[in-house]
Amino acid sequence: MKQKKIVVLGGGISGYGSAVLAKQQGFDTFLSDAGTIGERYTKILDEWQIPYEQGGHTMERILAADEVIKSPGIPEKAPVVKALREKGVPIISEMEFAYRYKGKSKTVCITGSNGKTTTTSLIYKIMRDAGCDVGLGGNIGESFAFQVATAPREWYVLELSSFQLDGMYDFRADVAVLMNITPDHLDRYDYCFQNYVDSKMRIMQNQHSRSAFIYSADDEVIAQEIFSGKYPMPMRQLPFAAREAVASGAGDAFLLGDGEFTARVGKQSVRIETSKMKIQGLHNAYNAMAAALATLAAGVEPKKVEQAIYDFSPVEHRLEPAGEKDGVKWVNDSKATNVDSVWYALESVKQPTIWIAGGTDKGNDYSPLKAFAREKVKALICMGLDNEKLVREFTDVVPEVVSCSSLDEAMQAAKQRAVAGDVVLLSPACASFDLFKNYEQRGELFKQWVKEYIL
Ligand code: UMA
Ligand code: ADP
Repeated sequence: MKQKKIVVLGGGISGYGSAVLAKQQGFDTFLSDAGTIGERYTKILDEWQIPYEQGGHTMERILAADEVIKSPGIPEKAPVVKALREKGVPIISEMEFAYRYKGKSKTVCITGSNGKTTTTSLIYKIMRDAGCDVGLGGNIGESFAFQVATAPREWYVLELSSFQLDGMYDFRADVAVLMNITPDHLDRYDYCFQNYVDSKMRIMQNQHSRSAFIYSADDEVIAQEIFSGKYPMPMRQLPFAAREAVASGAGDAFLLGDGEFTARVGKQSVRIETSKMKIQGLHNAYNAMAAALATLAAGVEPKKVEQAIYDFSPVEHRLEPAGEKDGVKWVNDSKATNVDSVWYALESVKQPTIWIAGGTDKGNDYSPLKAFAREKVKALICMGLDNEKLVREFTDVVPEVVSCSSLDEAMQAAKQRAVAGDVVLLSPACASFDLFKNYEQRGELFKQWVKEYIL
């Protein structure tokens, strides 16, 4: 029989893992990358004797594939993808491919516009602390495919971006978590919000009566989709909410006004006092409720769920405390690259705030932030190459708007204005690419500056 030809597009973390799994499964495997492949990955490809190319795609060889595994960073509009679509070659994602070979292992899959990494990390911690044999993958951690090939686990906790979901067809999440849906990445979805919504809703595709679906009942977009009747819903539904309780026979979670939530799945339940958690703010209460439901659904003992939730510290660059001096708190929320995540950051601060924002604007609508800005922000420090839009939007909203074009300038401006009782919050609402390599570097430099000049 002819050996099935698999071509892997992209030689990053997603691609190298897929190539190793394809090779291990005995396929005729070839990896192609239009740019440069990192040394860490070429070494592994060589070890596994997987042929690859970099610096361009050889179309003839790629179009001869029986199936293509595409890395999530490669957009539909890339010429290589267009050519494959024209020829009708099936294109799947690493998640779909690895799913076929994961055997009896189970998955907890988390998606949403915001809160994915925090909730995924929390679920992973709860399961690991409880002694489960669990791996972390998807949008964070090690490649899922590489783990399936080399170190299989009983459970995988997978953070899924919409780009990964787009290439998933038969994949079924045993436990699916949908945090929220707000506009993001619209450039990859023909600037059509519904296309992005459809992509996120794929998280529950193929679920059956033994699967669990955890979702925010407060999120209007999700609620509308669920009640549209578009989707079969045979799975156990486990909604979480802070606004209005939505009871479900299978279980649910609800945040009470006095800062306490209960989460129940079947007969198992937990009770958490949110003020005792190390992660603060309404958004983190949502994240913790989702994580509690997911891990109870996965069969973790309630006491262990509670303990791990109280133990969990903020993930780096997500409302991460960067230090406190002379009564001023410095907070690094560099990962807040869209308006919704900043909304939750401003919601969670209790003190007068010096807010550092700006960068590459993704077509933001800042109006949802104005009420909190009016109430809490004493100065907005704009940090970007082009601050015009932010300055215009907030000039009559907050007492002072300062325009800066470097991190050092912005930090000096914040330092000059901060007095005891204030918080200086880096929560940009924008991508970082004008002044920094990525959001991680922006957050690192912020923390470094605080260490050097403040603490
Ligand atoms: N490339 C081509 N042809 C093209 C275009 C690109 O070969 O036409 C090549 C590039 O040269 C590059 C490779 O494709 O070497 C990159 O692939 P990739 O961008 O998919 O990068 P990976 O390193 O494989 O990482 C991807 C995810 N990246 C993106 O979705 C942009 C990682 O998410 C994910 O962790 C990883 O797969 C494992 O599944 C990162 C991310 O930024 C963290 N995600 C976005 C986000 O969180 O907002 C969605
Ligand atoms: P993602 O992986 O989806 O980008 P993160 O957990 O990394 O999510 O958080 C990204 C940003 O969104 C951070 O600024 C964080 O404070 C904020 N955030 C975290 N959880 C939520 C949530 N449930 N809703 C809205 N914003 C959130």
